Amino acid sequence: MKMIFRWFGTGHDTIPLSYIRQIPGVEGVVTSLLSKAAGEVWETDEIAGMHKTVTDSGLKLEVIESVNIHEDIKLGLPSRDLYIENYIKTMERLSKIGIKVICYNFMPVLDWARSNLYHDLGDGSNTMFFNADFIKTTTPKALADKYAADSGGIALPGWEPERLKKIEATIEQYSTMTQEQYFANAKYFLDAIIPHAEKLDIKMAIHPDDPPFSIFSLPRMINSRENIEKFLSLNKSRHNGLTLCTGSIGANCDNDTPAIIREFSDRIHFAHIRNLKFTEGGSFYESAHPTACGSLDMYAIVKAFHDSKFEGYARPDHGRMIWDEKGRPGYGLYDRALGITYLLGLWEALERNQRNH
Ligand SMILES: [Mn+2]
Repeated sequence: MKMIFRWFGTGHDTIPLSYIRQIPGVEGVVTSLLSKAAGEVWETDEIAGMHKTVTDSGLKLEVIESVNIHEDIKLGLPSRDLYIENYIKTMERLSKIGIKVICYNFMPVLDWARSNLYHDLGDGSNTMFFNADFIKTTTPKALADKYAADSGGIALPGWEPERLKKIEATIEQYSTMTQEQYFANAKYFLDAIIPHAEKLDIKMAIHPDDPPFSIFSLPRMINSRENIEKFLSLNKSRHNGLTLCTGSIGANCDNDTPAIIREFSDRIHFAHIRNLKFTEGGSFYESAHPTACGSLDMYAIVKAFHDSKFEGYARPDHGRMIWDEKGRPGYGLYDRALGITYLLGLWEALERNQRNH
């Protein structure tokens, strides 16, 4: 398991790379060019600049999260071919700086959704909260406006203002799309890019739907064992793989996350490892990483990776905001650094135990 840390890039993150380098066990960062709209080709000099900034700090850059998929690809519109061509160009350029994994998602319109970005946990810390009842009764526009008001001017990936303007119109375009058509659109994309991924040896790693159930009646694809199996069989290449996000898969309590990790381990190239705490009626908040703080069995999750001899990349995922830190919701320095230390502690114990038997 290669431990990395999500960093949003120069001008988009309050955490200096020099701080990230000081977290024990961290080998590198996973980043992106946040200024790039979905469908745009990433320029060679911008890619080189991003690479230089990270490697000059003594950290590796081998994973990108994300190269976003243009909505026309997900909708299956004729214009998708141009955006697929652009995607391949970006992949080719990223391979030149040694990128091994691209994390992306295929969620319609909305990349992720929460009802509250700064839910007060009563001990001076705050975290992101998903209120199932609130999401059922709000509108996408109201949610977008709430994020804009709450986020203090930080552009949240997936909720960029230029996308939000069209949000309701785009949701409307999905109203007649069946689940089968959605999978067919994904297959079209995969069959076009996976041969290039193989040639460039870039592992494509799709992120699960977050949350793993339908909101605003939108289709879902990476949200259960059955759907993951269906997606991976659309294109059987090992380069068509997964980002296994325990907090996304685990937000549906019917999902057995350790079992999913064991079953699909040879197709998991990137792991997002975090905990969450269920409240009532399908609501949850993002807790600190240890098992005792949330509802997921983190030992069983890490053991499933260890038993599967997982050699891919992993990162802690969303944490709380603690010790008065101000920053991007879910992506503070302190709680994620604590998360890494905890996860690597579990890993070391599993390694020792295995060697002693
Ligand atoms: Mn994740």
